[in-house]
Amino acid sequence: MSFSTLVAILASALACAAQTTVVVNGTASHNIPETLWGLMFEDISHSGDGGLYGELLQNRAFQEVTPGTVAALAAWTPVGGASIAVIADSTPLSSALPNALQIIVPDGVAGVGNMGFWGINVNASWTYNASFFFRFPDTLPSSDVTATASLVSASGGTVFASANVSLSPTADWTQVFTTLTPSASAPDTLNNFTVTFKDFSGTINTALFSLFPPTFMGQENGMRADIAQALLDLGPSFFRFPGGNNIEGNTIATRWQWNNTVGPLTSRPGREGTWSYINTDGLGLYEYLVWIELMGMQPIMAIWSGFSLGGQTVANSPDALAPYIEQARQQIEFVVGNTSTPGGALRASLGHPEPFTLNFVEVGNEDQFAPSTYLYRWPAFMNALQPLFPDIRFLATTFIFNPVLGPTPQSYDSHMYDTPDWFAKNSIMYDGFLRNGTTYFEGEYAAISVNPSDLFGTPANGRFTFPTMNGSVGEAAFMMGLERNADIVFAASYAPLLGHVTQNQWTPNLLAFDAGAVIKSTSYYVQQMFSLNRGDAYLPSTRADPSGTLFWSVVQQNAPPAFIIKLANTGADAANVTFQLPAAVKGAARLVQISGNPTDSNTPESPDKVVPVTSSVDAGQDMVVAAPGFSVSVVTVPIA
Ligand code: LXE
Repeated sequence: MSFSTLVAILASALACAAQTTVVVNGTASHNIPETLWGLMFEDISHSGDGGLYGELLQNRAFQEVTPGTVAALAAWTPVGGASIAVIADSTPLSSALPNALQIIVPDGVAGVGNMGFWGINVNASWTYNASFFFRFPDTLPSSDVTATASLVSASGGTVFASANVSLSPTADWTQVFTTLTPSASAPDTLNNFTVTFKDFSGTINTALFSLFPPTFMGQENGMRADIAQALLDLGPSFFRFPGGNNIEGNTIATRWQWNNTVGPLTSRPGREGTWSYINTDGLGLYEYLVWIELMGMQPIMAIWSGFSLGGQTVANSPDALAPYIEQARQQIEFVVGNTSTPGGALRASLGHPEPFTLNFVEVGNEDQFAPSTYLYRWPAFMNALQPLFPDIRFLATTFIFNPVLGPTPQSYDSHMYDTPDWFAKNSIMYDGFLRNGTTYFEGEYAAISVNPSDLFGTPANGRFTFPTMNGSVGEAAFMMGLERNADIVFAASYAPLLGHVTQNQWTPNLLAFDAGAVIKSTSYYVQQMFSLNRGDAYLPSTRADPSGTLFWSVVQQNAPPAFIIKLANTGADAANVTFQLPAAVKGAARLVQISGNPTDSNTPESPDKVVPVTSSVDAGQDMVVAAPGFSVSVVTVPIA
């Protein structure tokens, strides 16, 4: 062995054995707020329509499309020689839904098919609820017409389920319902929903189709079960909604408006969303709130603040701002007003007389992009709304303290999209903040590229497609700092939450999905490891070097009593870290650890490439945690 080889071996042995000692203080500095870890949601990358929202049909009600165009027929195809077109019906189904799908049926079996959101999951253990509206606009048929609703393979070769419904000969809009129970599950999601007519030739107008699988916890007009379950498995405390840029609208007219999202589906016009597709608003304010409650979360609800993403801003005058402030007031009243108020009465009529929990309202989204007008919009909204809702904490959405707003915000929502390295280095970000009562919501954050020049690019421009292991470890390092500063950081959420694998306006996303699968990213697992092991009180410990590669946080859990150690290693070299715990421990500690190569991602092709592994390790008051390169570890050490 040459001398240089010997030196290399010794050096690597030293690197492997690199020892760091962390002294953990037995006196807690602050409690962990119960809101700390949660979810940020908006309809982006079909995370709502086609994602969390359970509806399986795309373009189900021809909302906001231009009649007569090919685009208006998106997701629909004729079946068996029918001709189809979207028309502005002379007798609209409702003022909100003026468009109809007109089907001209020739002799034989013909009708229309819908491809779903790039596929339909046909599952033999589910019963689907299908419905649509119809009317015969011309000559009425002499007797009932049989319509057959089916779930079929895209080639049409396999019929998985079908059911007949009778259509009475009427020129008035009539809704029909049926259920579909597949005799077998489909091998893939390349399936269509079809409605065909037989023994009828002529014209039939149809509107507002719907196809629902069983929803999460049976919620009416509710959520897709596997996606909601994946979110529940994160143990989230809050749900920020409905945006994000998507509340803003590209114009003032296309902003998100709560009142267009509640009540019967026939009264919801839908809107041109901010993210380049039409939102059905089937996932409306009431559906959000009921689901948030089912999930055991609390809302962080945004109101529109007078600024649209396209640059239109409401002018600085009381008259100009008043209608928007009033609409926001009504939105809050719908959530928390008692049943003697119009909003509370409307909520009660929908099935929820009790007010929903609402502790946090966010005034806009990313108003740092219109700071000069936020200077008058913020006080206008605050001065009107805070006195009416004194128990609600209103959050400002600019850069922190920039611009300087009056009245002084009690809380800010700030957003961080950056490199893994930035997140590690900035884990100390909140350490120096004044403790003056102001609290902070890290409402959006994610490591999105290793290259700073890609940060504002499109997904094709060097951004991660899916979260990568080095990104997730960087986020974990940052989250150590959030726990350390949880006396002032009351909430934090990765963003965006969900993205369809082929329909992204933004990457990476915490969860990817398509019509059949949900793919949990490395960052999902990191979020889960923090959220499920959040503990009750923060125990100060030796400071990590922010320019180093090891980051940690230690909390105490009340029941069962335990120390919970979190450790992130953002470097390639393995390290051992000894935590000198402040009290005697006993028995076995539980280690949950995720590690991988820095560029590893969980993808549709290999969804379980990197997953956390749980094991049992000996507990010691000097607790040694072995951290592989690019790893996050959570060690739960029982207190004696
Ligand atoms: C900031 C905004 O609030 C989100 O809608 C976007 C995607 O997460 C991000 N640019």
